[in-house]
Amino acid sequence: MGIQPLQFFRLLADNNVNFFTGVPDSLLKQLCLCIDDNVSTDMHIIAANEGNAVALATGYHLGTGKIALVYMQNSGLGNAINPLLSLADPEVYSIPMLILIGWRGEPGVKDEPQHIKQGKVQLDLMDSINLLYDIISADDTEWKQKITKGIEVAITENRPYAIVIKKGTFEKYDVVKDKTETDLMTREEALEIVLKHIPNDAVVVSTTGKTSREIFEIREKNNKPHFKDFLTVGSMGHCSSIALGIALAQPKRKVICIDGDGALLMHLGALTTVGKIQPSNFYHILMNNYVHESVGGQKTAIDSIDVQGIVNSTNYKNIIGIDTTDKLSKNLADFFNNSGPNFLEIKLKPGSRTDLGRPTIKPIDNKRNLIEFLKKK
Ligand SMILES: Cc1ncc(C[n+]2csc(CCOP(=O)(O)OP(=O)(O)O)c2C)c(N)n1
Repeated sequence: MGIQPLQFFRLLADNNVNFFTGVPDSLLKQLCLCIDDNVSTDMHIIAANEGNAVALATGYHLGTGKIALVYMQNSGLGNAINPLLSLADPEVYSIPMLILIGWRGEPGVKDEPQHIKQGKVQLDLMDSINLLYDIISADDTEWKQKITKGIEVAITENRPYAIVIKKGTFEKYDVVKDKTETDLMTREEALEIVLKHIPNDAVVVSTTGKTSREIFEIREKNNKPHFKDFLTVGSMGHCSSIALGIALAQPKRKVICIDGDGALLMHLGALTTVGKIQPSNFYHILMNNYVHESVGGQKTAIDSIDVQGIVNSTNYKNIIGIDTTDKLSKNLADFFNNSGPNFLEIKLKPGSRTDLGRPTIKPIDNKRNLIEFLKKK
């Protein structure tokens, strides 16, 4: 038996923790859904990246004197380290906050290659930055004491305090709110069409999460090779910069970046570099399902911004939005023929297959095969 998310949430509320911010993680999915269900939208902020969440929690403390809860997957600790060390640290502004960190790649627990290194160094990393922590697991009989102790230490010592959450800690949370249905296509349907139209010698750089997993499976299903695809299994938000690097190195080859809305927003600044450099062989496709679908379907901020307007202001050349399979099939050839940098937003409904697999080729082999492909003119 794991911890009931609602019990966990109530314990936080009893301890006067009412403000929540973070970037979702599959290990924290149930708690995240519970927070979303029980808190007004201005008290639960899904941040663009984990560093933003630490900064938001800092501002909340400055404005209220209270502590916030920050949550993240351990892969987001890298994004958070700068504001943890140069803002919230006791040697700088000394800001109290409680941080929940989902422990992917915990030694001895099976996980994907991109989580192994982070999981292995997780505790040493926190020790080395002097971030105090406790660890909680499903069978933990002392989890309540650990949370109250964490809150107390954060408040009395004015410092961030972390709780590392092991896999399987939370029980399922039954979402109360309705889900609205739409006629939009799924990401997998759209990817199938996109991959069919990609020019033969083009390279694909795809984003973190289920997008890359679906691309891998679509290639398998269609008996297509994987060596033209770089699956950015980790490093969320950086696939467009990887693609830009290839595009600059190989100006004659078309480079197709397949991004996600959460990932695009996480490092939105990358667009400005593309816009400034103007690589004519750069094709940026946003799979916009409006949520962090890969880790539980929590909303991103994309529905409240004009994403094409933002891209336009960074000087991409051709920018289009598409919301049906017909239009997608009709427009892709032109999209890839026009000189870039070009941007295509595909509007999608959230959702994916429950039996979606994971890439069976190791990242290191993916890299080697891609390099061989890129060597060919
Ligand atoms: C720095 C970092 N933070 C969080 C995660 C966990 N994570 C993996 S995929 C994902 C969601 C990505 O959302 P989006 O780009 O919208 O793609 P979708 O899952 O909806 O296809 C998240 C938050 C991560 N891998 N790296």
